[in-house]
Amino acid sequence: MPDATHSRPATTAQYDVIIIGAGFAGLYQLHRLRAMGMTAKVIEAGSGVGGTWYWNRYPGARCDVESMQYSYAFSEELQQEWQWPELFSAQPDILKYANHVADRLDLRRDILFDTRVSETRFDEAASQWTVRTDLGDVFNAGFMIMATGCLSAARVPDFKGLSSFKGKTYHTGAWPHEGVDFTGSRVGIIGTGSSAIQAIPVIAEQAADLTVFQRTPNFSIPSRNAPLEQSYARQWKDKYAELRAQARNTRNGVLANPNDFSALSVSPEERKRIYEERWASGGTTFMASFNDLIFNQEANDTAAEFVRGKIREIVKDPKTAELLAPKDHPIGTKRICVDTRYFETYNRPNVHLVDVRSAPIEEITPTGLHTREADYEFDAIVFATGFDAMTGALTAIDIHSTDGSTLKAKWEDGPRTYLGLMCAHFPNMFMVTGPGSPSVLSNMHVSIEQDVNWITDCLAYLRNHRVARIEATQEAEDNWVLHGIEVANKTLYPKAASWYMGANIEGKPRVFMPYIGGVNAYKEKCAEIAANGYTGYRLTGPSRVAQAAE
Ligand code: FAD
Ligand code: N01
Repeated sequence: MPDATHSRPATTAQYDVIIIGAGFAGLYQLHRLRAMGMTAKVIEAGSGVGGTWYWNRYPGARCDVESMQYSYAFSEELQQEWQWPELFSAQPDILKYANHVADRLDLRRDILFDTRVSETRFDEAASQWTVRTDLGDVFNAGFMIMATGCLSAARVPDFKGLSSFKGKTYHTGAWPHEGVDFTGSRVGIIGTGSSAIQAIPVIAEQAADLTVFQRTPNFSIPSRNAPLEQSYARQWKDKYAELRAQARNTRNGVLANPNDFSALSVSPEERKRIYEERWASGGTTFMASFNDLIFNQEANDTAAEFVRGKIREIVKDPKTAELLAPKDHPIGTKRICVDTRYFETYNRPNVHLVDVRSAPIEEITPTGLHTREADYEFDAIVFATGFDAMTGALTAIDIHSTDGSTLKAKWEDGPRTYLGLMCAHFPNMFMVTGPGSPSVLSNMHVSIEQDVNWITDCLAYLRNHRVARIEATQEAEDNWVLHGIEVANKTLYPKAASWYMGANIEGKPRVFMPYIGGVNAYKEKCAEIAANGYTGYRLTGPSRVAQAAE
């Protein structure tokens, strides 16, 4: 495994704050806390920084928000000095950037790598968290910040016979650091989500033979990725502060030139012209073609049919094209994918598509796998089967509440939070991009900075007002959960069996987990709550930090 566990003596220490996770969220959080003079330690399971971009090293991995936008906005120096090589950067370049930030801000000395947090308990009397790790460390801290990531709990389904396979197995979200050479191999890949859609064209070029096992076809738009033109980067850098501020005022934190009119308000010819234009320019901004694609089924159908038409044009074998054309969910309600020659790959003679909706995988065998209809033999199997998204990394930790329960038990019927930032009965525990916040429906850099800034301001407020303990009230949490459901039900999202709904995992409750009210509306709400003295939060007790400073 990439996160080789080094043995070392267990440690015990006291901090103002423990941060769990050294992805983009944890790194920025550490930087902010240091600047306000708090002592903080980051605990990270991996051997390096970068989170998603440390773990997901599969061939073809890259971002689908343009790099000029998928990057930190908090430091003018940083955003001016960094040069992105491509419009949509590849994983190695994003990881290089995360490492650059860690070095530039001298963050590593406060990060404990190769260490996984396993259990946390709140000590009421001392008003602090005790955090235990898999290596036996015990840390105490007044506050605990979960920067554990929405897509960090990689998941292989519980296939029968999984361990019997004699070849090599890989998960896209835990890819070997040394890379994998598939030359001459017979490869099977399970899944056709964003990761698979990026990996398949690259693996197909290397492998002797690639078989794709598809349960649900996905809508995918060509990325039109290209080397980043210096003139384009200049346009951003000249007005970075202004453009970042504009992005924060959009629904999903991305400047996408949205058309603010309905797909049904224009003629079919005009509609097609607009879709063609967006298809030609590429990327997720296809969904900004009209303002009602996620709200109105009839409008959505026009976009979905346009993309299905493109798939039928690209894929030469009509049967394969039909299997690849999604029909069971509105476009955009499962994470829209972005690709480089994905559908074209199915025209290669060494690539085969198998529908496992009609004939599911029944068993992994010593030589390959067995579906209800046939046996397949492989040298390697790639699991592009996704994540226990949004809740998995949090519920994997034994987080004890003040009412004798755990976070896992509290979330048995779906996650419940107030603003995605805190939960009732878990005082002084903050979540960055937690369930109930816009998170995965947005440019994550925008949401990470929003949450980290809010949490940091909150900690400064508590210190200034000599408050030791903050906790979401049950009433505020209940109201926020209801509001989240209400907003989601105004959209088409709940119609899809997506990981947003927990539907990719058998037995996981079907609840729409992110907040779909928009990054802009969410930002206003969070600001209003803070400005009113943290409405919906109970603030109690004299601050230990303030006392210590006296
Ligand atoms: P992460 O990067 O997931 O970091 C969390 C860290 O916490 C991990 O390193 C993990 O090891 C650590 N951790 C978790 N639990 C524990 C524990 N118990 N103890 C110790 N450490 C722990 N978002 C976009 O906005 N645009 C994109 O284009 C985009 N592309 C993506 C591509 C891929 C392949 C994936 C998987 C996700 C993508 N995302 C994208 C989402 C991406 O996850 C976020 O953009 C962002 O990187 C998340 O940063 P984070 O710090 O919140 O979490
Ligand atoms: O995971 P997924 P992912 N039998 O859950 C299938 C971000 N990301 O790693 O749809 C057969 O989307 C499953 O089928 P179904 C982005 O937010 C971004 O690809 O559940 N198949 C699905 O096809 C993304 O959404 C980029 O029916 C099984 C696939 O496995 C998120 O990360 C790139 C199965 C899993 O797809 C997750 O993406 C990569 C089973 N038992 C990731 N179980 C960018 O481009 C699961 N599947 C920015």
